[in-house]
Amino acid sequence: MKMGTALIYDEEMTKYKLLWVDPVCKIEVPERLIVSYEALVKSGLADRCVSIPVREATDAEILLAHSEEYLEAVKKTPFMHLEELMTFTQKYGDVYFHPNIYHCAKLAVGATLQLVDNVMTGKVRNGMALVRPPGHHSQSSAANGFCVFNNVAIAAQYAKKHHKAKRVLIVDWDVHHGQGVQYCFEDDPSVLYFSWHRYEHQSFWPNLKESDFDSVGSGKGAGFNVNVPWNKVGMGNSDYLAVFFHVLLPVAYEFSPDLVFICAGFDSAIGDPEGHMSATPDIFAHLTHLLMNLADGKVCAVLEGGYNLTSLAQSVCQTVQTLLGDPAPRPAQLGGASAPFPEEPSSKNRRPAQQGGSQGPEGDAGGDAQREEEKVEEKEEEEIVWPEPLRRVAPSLRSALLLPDAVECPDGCARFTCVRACSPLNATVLLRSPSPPQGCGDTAGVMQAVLGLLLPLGYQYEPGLVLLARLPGYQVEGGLWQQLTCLLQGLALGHTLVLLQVIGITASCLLGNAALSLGPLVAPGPEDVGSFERLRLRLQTDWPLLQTTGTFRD
Ligand code: X5A
Ligand code: ZN
Repeated sequence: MKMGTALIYDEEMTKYKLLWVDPVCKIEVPERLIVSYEALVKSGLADRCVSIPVREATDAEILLAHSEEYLEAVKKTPFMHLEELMTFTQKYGDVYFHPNIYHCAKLAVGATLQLVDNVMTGKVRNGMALVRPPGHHSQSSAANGFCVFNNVAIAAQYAKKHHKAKRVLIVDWDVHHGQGVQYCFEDDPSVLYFSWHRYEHQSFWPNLKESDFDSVGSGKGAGFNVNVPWNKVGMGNSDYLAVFFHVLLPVAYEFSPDLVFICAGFDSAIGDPEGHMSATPDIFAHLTHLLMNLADGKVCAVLEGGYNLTSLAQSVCQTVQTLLGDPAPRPAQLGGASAPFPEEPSSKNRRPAQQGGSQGPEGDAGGDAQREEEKVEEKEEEEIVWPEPLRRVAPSLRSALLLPDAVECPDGCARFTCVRACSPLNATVLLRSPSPPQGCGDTAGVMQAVLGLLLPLGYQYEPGLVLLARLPGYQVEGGLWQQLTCLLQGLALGHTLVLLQVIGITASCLLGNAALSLGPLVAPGPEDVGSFERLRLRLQTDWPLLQTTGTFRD
């Protein structure tokens, strides 16, 4: 099996823009895609990806998530004049049309489907589609929130239909609620939709009651919709990680998807004029890493929002570099939530000046008062600075093994007599002779402890080295061991030292392959749950990332 990372992009999707004055829509600019792609090229990441051409989605594919009436209506937009486009636009919320947007929307869906095809057939391990228009707000019969067709919702249906995916996980880390995705899979237990979003007790767009935490799905789909509404702005790296450790990942591992989509909106990153959050671009390396051992590594990231061009480009690079398998950077800013940055801000991250301004016929929409307001807002945004993410290096040597003479070296590993001389990313020391395998029982209970205790502790502690020992008498089951080995490589820049008696399944994880899926998990036993919870309660005062219900900041 070939194991690369797909990158799907076409310049054509930069070829539409807002043609009139609309303060709500002016942030959705072609430059979003241009700067994202250029950053990938400049950093050398684009070259390391398998580049796959886009295609137009067919009518039948679009109809997987949209009504015929709506598709027929959108089909007419390429022939509309400015006035007609403006009138058509007014039927929907916070969106604009352009004579070329229908073409781009078909390419955005098609790009996403190309990604699914390549991931599901094993031509690549994972990948990212850089698309415009975004998708997660669009609904069966409505454009909404800059979205025309629901790229990810269509792709999830397509994966079920054409690739026999039984369970699909959609992780929406965009700062807005992807209500279009929620509506599409409301009563469908085969698609688990997770979204966190700025909410502020329904005062933030799209101002929906159904974006709250109590919308969990309906009928057979009850329990398969997970909303995490943020009731204040300024959420930071530790808030995002805590939600992953304590909410998303336990649910995702229990669900055991065959395929993972990321609605990869980066308006949840610092500096974004919509999100007003504080999480830094490097957090996306960790969020990506934490999803990469689900579904045997089949992760499809699809661009949604992201309106600060600097923060957007940096975040896209962090995501793609992690998909490529490079070790994640040291997780930073985990002290407490929403704290101001202690570091000297770098001036490199000043938000670029607003591009061009609005084009086309300038009716006096808004007047002076509004313009003044915009000026104030822009000024506030400009002052937000953050340290540029450190350059991440791909290790020249990933895995070194210290083996007893009689043991054969596994495929893909190089045998070295002296570890010190070659400074590998990680190392394995094989001890004595193999012992017979022994299970330690409850997979679900161990996973709960790994996600809910071990990872939060590890992230907060920030070790310089992870030492893993798989010793006789205390053997965890193989799949679990792989998950543990893979997940812990998010720490200490991936520096891992493993002590083993059998090399078998571990080498693959150290070489950067995904851990095998554990299959759907059942509930852990009440004793495990009890002791887990007692331990968590004892530790949480010293380790903020362990805080969950009751003590979690509201
Ligand atoms: C894809 C996305 C945001 C729409 C905001 C409208 N849409 N106020 O981020
Ligand atoms: Zn968004």
